[in-house]
Amino acid sequence: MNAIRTTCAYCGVGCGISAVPTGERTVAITGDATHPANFGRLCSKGTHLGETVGLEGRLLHPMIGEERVDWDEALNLVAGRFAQTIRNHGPDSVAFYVSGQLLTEDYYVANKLMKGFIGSGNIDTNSRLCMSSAVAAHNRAFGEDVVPCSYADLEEADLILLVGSNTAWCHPVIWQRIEAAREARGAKLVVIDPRRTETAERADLHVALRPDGDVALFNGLLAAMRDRGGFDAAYIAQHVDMPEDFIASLAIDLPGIGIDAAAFDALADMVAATPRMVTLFSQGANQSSSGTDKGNAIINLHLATGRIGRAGMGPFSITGQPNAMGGREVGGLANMLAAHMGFSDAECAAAQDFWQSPTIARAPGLKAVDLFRAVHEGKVKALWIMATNPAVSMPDAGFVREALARCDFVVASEVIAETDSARFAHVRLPALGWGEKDGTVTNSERIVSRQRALLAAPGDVRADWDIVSDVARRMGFGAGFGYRRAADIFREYCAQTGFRNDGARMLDLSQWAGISDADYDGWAPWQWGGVSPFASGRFSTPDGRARIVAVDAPAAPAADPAFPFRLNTGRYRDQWHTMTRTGLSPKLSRHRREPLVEVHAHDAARLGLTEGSIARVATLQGESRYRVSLSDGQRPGELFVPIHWTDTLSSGGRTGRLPAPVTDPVSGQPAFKNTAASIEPFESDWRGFMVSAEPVAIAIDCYWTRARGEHGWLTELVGQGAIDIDALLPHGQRIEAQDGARGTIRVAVRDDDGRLRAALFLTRSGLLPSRDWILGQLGAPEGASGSELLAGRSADPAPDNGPTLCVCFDVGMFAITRAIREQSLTSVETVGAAIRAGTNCGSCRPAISRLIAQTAKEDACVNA
Ligand SMILES: Nc1nc2c(c(=O)[nH]1)N[C@H]1C(S)=C(S)[C@@H](COP(=O)(O)OP(=O)(O)OC[C@H]3O[C@@H](n4cnc5c(=O)[nH]c(N)nc54)[C@H](O)[C@@H]3O)O[C@H]1N2
Ligand SMILES: Nc1nc2c(c(=O)[nH]1)N[C@H]1C(S)=C(S)[C@@H](COP(=O)(O)OP(=O)(O)OC[C@H]3O[C@@H](n4cnc5c(=O)[nH]c(N)nc54)[C@H](O)[C@@H]3O)O[C@H]1N2
Ligand code: SF4
Ligand SMILES: [Mo]
Repeated sequence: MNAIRTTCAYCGVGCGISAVPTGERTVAITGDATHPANFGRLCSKGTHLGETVGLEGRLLHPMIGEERVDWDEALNLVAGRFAQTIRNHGPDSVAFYVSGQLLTEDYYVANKLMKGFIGSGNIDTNSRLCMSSAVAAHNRAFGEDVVPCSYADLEEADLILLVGSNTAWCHPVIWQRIEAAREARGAKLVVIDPRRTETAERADLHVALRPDGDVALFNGLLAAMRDRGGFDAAYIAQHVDMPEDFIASLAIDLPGIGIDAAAFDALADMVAATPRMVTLFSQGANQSSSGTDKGNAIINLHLATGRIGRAGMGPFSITGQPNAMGGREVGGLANMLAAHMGFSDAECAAAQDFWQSPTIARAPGLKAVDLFRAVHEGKVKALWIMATNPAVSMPDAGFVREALARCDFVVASEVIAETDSARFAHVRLPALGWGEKDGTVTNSERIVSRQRALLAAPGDVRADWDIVSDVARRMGFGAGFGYRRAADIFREYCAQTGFRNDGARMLDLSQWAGISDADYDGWAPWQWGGVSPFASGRFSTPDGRARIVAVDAPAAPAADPAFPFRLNTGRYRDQWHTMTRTGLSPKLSRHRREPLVEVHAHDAARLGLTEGSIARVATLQGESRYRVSLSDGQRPGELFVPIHWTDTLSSGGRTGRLPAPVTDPVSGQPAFKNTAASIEPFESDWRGFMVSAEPVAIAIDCYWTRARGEHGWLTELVGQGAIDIDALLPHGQRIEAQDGARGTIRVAVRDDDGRLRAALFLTRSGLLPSRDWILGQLGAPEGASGSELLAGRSADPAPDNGPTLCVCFDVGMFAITRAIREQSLTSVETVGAAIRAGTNCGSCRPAISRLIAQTAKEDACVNA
């Protein structure tokens, strides 16, 4: 079969993929060597996409409650309830909450229906939680939401500042391009992050600032540049609008930044000495109560020094989701109308004339946090959620669940049947997923690429744009929604970007308004705005000048003795958001099997928290439980937890419960990374784990988390008091061993063929076997002996390879350290040559590099 070119399902790097279907539900994935975003590279998540295209857990039919229905019945109900609610309570009583994981065509149709035909601004997207501060900063500075850089700038820079970005884990292919460029031209890398991440470990300088110290830091850098004569007076005079007292107002406030003078001076020296500088920023900047100001502080530094619009220079906001950019472009944020237009009278008229619509939204709608508040208050009575899981991913998610539970009518368009959010839906609509859907996405550098169908649509599923259009027709808006295929929508969207544009907006795709179906199908990646949109020095403001926006550092949060820690939340390398897809991959599940709370050793000692124990983390909003990981990469007084675990996968790691619904005053983006919190030991007297062929429902109150294995599931368990083993274990032939002194119980359950179906290991004070061997015995036809199963290891054990770092070649951490020691390996390359680790997707290369350094350090100590 011929390879089909498409783009990755996951992050905003937007890597091209070359996919070959190998069966009904299987595909072979490689990087597309011709795609300009990745030139053939892929990270661990992209590489293992093939493990997630099966039908496990899929929503395959429209459902009303628990009843399977046909499309007519489901869509008549949706259209009827929305129309009725609008008739009785007005257009603002309904809302859509959509996602950067929709295609541009899906997004365009949803936006058109809400803003042009229903006539409300109430469509917001999970990009509110992700990009909206960067959007607001761009609009303030440039007059339009235009990203000024391209990935090539990272390769042409001499200095790269990463602000609040764990690039090695979250944008791994950008990271690989940065690493290659550092090697090629010796570019210096600075990481600005309160935590020492794997990204920070690889930096020339790690600036471990205090949470939300960024505005103070960039204002301080501006002051330092002023003092060193680093402002570009000619550039400012020609292209920048700068407040009169801006220069004089700048000062260096070290306590506000939270670093010492030596660290600040080291950074200021690098910045002053290196004009070719790119500042790349993501969630450590955006997800903050000062997120928009952070964006503008960064942009201010680039404008004042003229470091923008030239090769290797610029402020570069990178996007999270595969189509965060496409959503911004069509106008999927509640505060934008369409195609980079706002709500002026002229823009409203332009959109309405273009759509030939009966009405038009005249004002911005509710932003995500306000939207769910309005649902909770009963003001929004019908809500349609598409391609996002707000019951997990919104701040104060407990409140969001209450809002969903109270809402008169909730619709969810999903690919997965049982998500934490879909459980609240009255109607579930099955949508095409990655590999089935067909349309366009825009990546972080404005490249529009195609996602193409590789697999036939399973069950009754339909494209998101098709579902929305059908509902629009049933609401009586037939004329506006007669699309037959995605290309029809793309042509219309391209035409809209040019309609009454007259050069006012850089987003202008009107050259593609007449593209043929065949050319759309053959579409090659194309970048709007060009490599450097501001090369001419002209910006999208009325006078063409960029704006320096004076911003003040936020005050430090008031101390709260009940919640003395600052809680930071973020991502793991191999999991994607709420794990509805990556959680299905055994390989991706290996890197981090449980949600950890990272805490500094001094704090842990003070509070009686030990490595591997369970802790309860609480905020004013709620509490969650995590496995403790001591980390000197964590600043004292600060905690880090991952965002991925849901109620489907754990009893307590659901982080969405914790963050306060505090938002940036300009963008409305939640401040996910800085919430007052407390931490304490979770009292327990037993711990253990279970492997099972089927996922097991855990009905007792304990800590549990579940991870995917090759042939089943691994469930970790920690709790107190009695435990009803019979309730946990499936039926079958049981063998058992007990050790009263240590309070250890070991049980294995086999089926009639002798295959292992489940095994349980619990102990009060003893040791537990390693998880991998016994997990590997599930479903094995030539079963291990009973005594081996109860021991949890083979009679002839292979060396323990430790937690998997390289998921591509399945190489564990201990195996890598052994190779480093035994073969005296000193570089990531030689490790790769010796044991292959790190030679495919490259996502584990930072971890290998860290192991080399750590091993050298340990050996030096031993030898000293
Ligand atoms: N593996 C993986 N990759 C992903 C995703 C995923 O779920 N998994 N999701 C994608 C999406 S949608 C997004 S938005 C991106 C996010 O990509 P990133 O923004 O890189 O990811 P995060 O882990 O959310 O946060 C980045 C860093 O911000 C730091 N930080 C916290 N507070 C501050 C602060 O006050 N100042 C500074 N300077 N830094 C701070 C955190 O310590 C953290 O290391 O990743 C995308 N890629
Ligand atoms: N505490 C904390 N919370 C956060 C963040 C943080 O850093 N800290 N980050 C925030 C950010 S940046 C983001 S982007 C959000 C992400 O949060 P969510 O958007 O809630 O996370 P996902 O798990 O990606 O949810 C996507 C859903 O859409 C479904 N889906 C996938 N493809 C399709 C499709 O083609 N069509 C349809 N209809 N459904 C589909 C998936 O099964 C899944 O249920 O989380 C935010 N929440
Ligand atoms: S960096 Fe990884 S997750 Fe992101 S688009 Fe590329 S392959 Fe996909
Ligand atoms: Mo995101």
